[in-house]
Amino acid sequence: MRAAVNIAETLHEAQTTATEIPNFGDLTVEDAYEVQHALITLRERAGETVTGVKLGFTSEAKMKQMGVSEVIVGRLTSGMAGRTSENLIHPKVEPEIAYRLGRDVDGSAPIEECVDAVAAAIEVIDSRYRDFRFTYTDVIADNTSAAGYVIGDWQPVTDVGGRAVRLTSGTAHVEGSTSAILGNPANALRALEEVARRRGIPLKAGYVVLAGAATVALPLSGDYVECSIDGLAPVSFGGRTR
Ligand code: OOG
Ligand code: MG
Repeated sequence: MRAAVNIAETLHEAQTTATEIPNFGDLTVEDAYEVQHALITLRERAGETVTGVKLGFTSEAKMKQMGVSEVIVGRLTSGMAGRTSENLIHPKVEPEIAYRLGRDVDGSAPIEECVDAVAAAIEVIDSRYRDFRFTYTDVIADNTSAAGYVIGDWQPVTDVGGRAVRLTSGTAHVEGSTSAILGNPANALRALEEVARRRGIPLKAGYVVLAGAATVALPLSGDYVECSIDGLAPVSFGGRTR
């Protein structure tokens, strides 16, 4: 394999220049997380800070859409906060549950007790690979296609299982339920804790956690995007308001 740093540089350049690249195809899971770590270091060197983490492939709909079968974890950065349009290759949007960590997750308390708020969110994903085609390890290396996110109003944390989810992107619309997220988004928190421990990913106070899309992703429409989840404040962006 090419050195992790070398692959990270290729992915970083693809992202900063919004140019798609062929996928790698043959990384191991260990190598892929090493590339992701190196990629985050490049972003930090460019002045960004880590603002959170995200899970991917926590719903069957997403796994089927992308042809993969296990949960993945990526990092959110300051450069992704509120980023919904500029310099993207072939962006898609996803409806997400966002949690906020009120304290470090360091094993001294269960992760559910470290969460202090919940909100509806929209994630913008933008694979750096041609046609959004990649293997399970390619997408880990590419920081799980992370590109942007927008969070609705935070609310005190409560059980958000079994809630109806609606996502609109321009004229496209999809509906689902938070039950699609590993049965309940709280299970995504537990899955996150396990992967983070195994892969050396810190979980710090103040971090945002995106629990994974409840539905398939829709192409990002430049027009108007809205996500609503029962019991949470709706979140939207784009030119038109309704
Ligand atoms: C990977 C990102 C998946 C999710 O919520 O499942 C993800 C991709 O589909 O390109 O963010
Ligand atoms: Mg997502």
